[in-house]
Amino acid sequence: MDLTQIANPSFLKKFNKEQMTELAKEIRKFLIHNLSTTGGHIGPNLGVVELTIALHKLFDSPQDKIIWDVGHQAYVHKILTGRAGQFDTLRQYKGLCGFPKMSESAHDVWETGHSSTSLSAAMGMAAARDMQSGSNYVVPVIGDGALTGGMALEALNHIGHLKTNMIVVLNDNEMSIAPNVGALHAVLGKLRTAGKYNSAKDELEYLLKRIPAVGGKVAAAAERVKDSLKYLLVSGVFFEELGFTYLGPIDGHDFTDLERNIQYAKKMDGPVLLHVITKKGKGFRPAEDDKIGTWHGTGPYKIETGDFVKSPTTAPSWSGLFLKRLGRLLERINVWQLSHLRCL
Ligand SMILES: Cc1ncc(C[n+]2csc(CCOP(=O)(O)OP(=O)(O)O)c2C)c(N)n1
Repeated sequence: MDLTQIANPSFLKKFNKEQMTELAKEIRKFLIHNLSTTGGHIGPNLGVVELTIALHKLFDSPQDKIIWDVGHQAYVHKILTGRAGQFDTLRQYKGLCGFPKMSESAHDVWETGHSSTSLSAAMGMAAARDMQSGSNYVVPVIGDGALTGGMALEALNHIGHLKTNMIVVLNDNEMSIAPNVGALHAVLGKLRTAGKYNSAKDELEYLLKRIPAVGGKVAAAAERVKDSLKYLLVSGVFFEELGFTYLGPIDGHDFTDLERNIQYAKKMDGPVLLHVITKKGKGFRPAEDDKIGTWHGTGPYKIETGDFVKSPTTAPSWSGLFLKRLGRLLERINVWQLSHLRCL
């Protein structure tokens, strides 16, 4: 398939699992090849290939709002929404933006760069939808790194309180730029290893339904067993306690698992959290093996060896200039000012 011929994601509606698997392979090849000359956020994008295909197959963008947090993982989304032909201009003046950009496409419904804004944006879009009695889906996609940002936690608090209809996709690759840390990371770790709470719950419900009903007491007891089961199976049902229906963990590279859970989420009322497990750098050995975030975003590289190619440009970098200027300003600060600063 010539990816540059894609105009919009509607062709995916008829794609079967084999065709999607083939498409995922081609997108990975395209990304690895193109980014080797332009540089770019290769690790995050290789990790969301299947997830992005599944989202664009099962939702109707741009009526349904897919909101990419941080936005550096939106390359696959850009390919599926008609921008593959512009990838050779990435990271160049007036070239394809490396983040969602509303002026580029109607499918880019939110502009990002800074992390942790997607849930708040989703809350606003869902509130606007509800005020207009709309029925579109709102689907923020947030990474486990971005989820630790204060603004994201504030939005979780708000969404869980209002029980707003939306499907939050948590793209958990265990990495921020470097490996993720913190208490929330530990909670996600427990959920990842706890197994499929929902399928276990469904099985228990099935068994309970087969017990002949002996009146309300048995039914009430069964409900209590079901409720306590989640505590047995998942230590600390963090998201459920916040008011979300938690679905997961879901294999983010398995179309069947993704499709089953997304379809299930679409039928539910209230906020749903899909906990999708992905592998950063999937399909490119140096990026997959990366343990410290070297392949989060890179300059040009050699595909065969994974060695970075030194940029031929002699122009100073923005961050280099910033550091130089900051250094000069600091040199001007005298000792009195420094001790005064320490008191603040
Ligand atoms: C407010 C803010 N803080 C820090 C950053 C720097 N930053 C860019 S990407 C990123 C990590 C995001 O990790 P995650 O959301 O898990 O996405 P992944 O790259 O792993 O897919 C960070 C911290 C930022 N863009 N915005």
